[in-house]
Amino acid sequence: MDGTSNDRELDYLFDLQGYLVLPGALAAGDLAAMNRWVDDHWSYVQDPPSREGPRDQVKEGRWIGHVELHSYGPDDGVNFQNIVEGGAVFERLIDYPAWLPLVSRYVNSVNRLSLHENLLNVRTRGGFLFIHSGGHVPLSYMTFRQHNTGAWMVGQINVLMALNDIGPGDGPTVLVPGSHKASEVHPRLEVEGKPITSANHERQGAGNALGMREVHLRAGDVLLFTDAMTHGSAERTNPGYRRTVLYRYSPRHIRTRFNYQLSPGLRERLTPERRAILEPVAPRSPDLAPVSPPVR
Ligand SMILES: O=C(O)CCC(=O)C(=O)O
Ligand SMILES: [Fe+2]
Repeated sequence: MDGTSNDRELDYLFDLQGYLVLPGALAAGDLAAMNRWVDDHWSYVQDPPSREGPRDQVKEGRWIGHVELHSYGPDDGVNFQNIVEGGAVFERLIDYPAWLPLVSRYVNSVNRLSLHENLLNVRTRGGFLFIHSGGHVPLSYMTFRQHNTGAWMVGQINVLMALNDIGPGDGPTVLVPGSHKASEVHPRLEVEGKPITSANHERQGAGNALGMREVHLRAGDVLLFTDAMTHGSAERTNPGYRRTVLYRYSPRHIRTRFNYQLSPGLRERLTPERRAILEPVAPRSPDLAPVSPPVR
């Protein structure tokens, strides 16, 4: 996409391909601030979380304030989960003007928004993410359109931000364009004739899978894609480290993957608009002080 793309063009391409690249979406100062955060926490990259135990569980309990160290499995590098607690720049990303209007339109304003997951990932040579997702997966958040009316109803939009250049050999994200609408199951997502959601048993990257396209990004670019696409990442073969930030937006009813609670400091600082995304349904309990509903 270039700077002249209009909404009609973006909508057409997003519908067709399932993803958009937003070049230079991050302001230079914000990009620098996030890279500084990574540099300041480099010791955690070199002392990664335990690689044992079941996938998709936060098992470490190692915290940097309210940011938690995590990985999905043995191959995907270090995730700094709940990075929204990492400082002002990560708070700005919640309703960043470069993508918030797109995300709101595709999730559909009738659903409002929530941040399902937010993390910063650092991955080195040998790291990758297995192939997963696709039009066949019956997960509740893998919706894309309302069938009767054609209205947008995207259950999850991943906003993946490149903090450094991600080119060939750097372990780029890979996608099968259009696969959010696929009726056929991707051959690598079928085991003994049965469809699966992710090939995490394979211990290999998604880069060499049928139909995959590498998405190369410059530092500051953003890749926006529906989680319903068949995707993953190629293995990083170059030395050095890939740095990305990932914010996943969903309808407010889907809300959160790991249910991190707002720290008192963040709760205090959040604008009403940001709080409406991080805590779209205010907790209600006779044991809690009454909370006024967030402004919409
Ligand atoms: O790490 C990557 O490149 C892919 C991330 C991914 O699978 C996702 O954002 O859902
Ligand atoms: Fe994914």
